[in-house]
Parts: sequence; structure tokens; C-alpha cells
Amino acid sequence: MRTRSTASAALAAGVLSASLLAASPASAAAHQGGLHLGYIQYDSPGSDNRSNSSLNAEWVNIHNNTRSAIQLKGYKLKDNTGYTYTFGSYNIGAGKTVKVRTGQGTNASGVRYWGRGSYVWNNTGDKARLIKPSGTQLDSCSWGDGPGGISCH
Ligand SMILES: [Ca+2]
Repeated sequence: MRTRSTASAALAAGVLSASLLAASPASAAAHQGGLHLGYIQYDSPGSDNRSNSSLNAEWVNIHNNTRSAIQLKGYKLKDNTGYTYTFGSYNIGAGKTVKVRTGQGTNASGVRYWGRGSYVWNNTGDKARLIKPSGTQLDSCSWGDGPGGISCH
């Protein structure tokens, strides 16, 4: 009896650690399955001359990897300094991507313009956050000093 309960305890522990091991890839998959930050081109190519085209070559992709459209009104993008972009009404379809460019421009399907006159994403390292209208942080992505961009997933 004693031996049997020890054996079943060991078996239960084995099952538990197996489920813990399985939890990691499952939660990563769940994360990618949601609305999340995609590629971030934090370093606008060429010299940072603050021209509108250069500002717009700095951007963030947000990807909707769910099976439903999501209304982004009130969702926010925020950097380490506290600069914040708040979405107006924008319906992102299932499986779709919306690009938020730093400079000025005319909003269209798949692209939103922050409307800034200076860069937001630091080339020397920064952190992007995607925040729900409730204030809950949905995703974040950070990078260090270096040229180019980062694939957040
Ligand atoms: Ca930049």
C-alpha cells in the first residue's frame, strides 16, 4: 500500500512536470495568437534628418493573429519616454496587419500616421508597448542599441 501510494505520487509528479514542460510552448503560441506587436523599424534608414519621409520610414506593425476583427479605438502605443499614440476608430481584420508610421500622412487601410514632427523610437534602445483601452498592457517589445529594426515575434 505504502509502495503503491509512493509510486502513484511519483507518477503524479511526472505528469505534473510533463504538463509544466508543455505549458511553455502553449503560452508562447497563445501570445502569438493574439493581437501583438510585429516588426518595428525603429531606425529610419538613412540619416535622421527629420523630413516627413524619414519620419514615416520609422514604423511599428501591429498584427491581429486572432480569428476575429478587432476594433482598435482607444488602443495605445507607448515608448519609454511616455510618448503615446492612441488609435482612432480602426477595424483590423482577422490575420491583418496595421502599420503605424511616425510622421504625418493620410490614414488609409493598413496604415495609420502618428503625426509627429520628430522620431519616437530610439535607435539606441527603447521599448514599445501595446496597451488596451482599459490600460492593460497587451504586449511589449524592447531592443538595444543598433541599426535597423526588430521582429518582436
Ligand atoms: Ca528612430
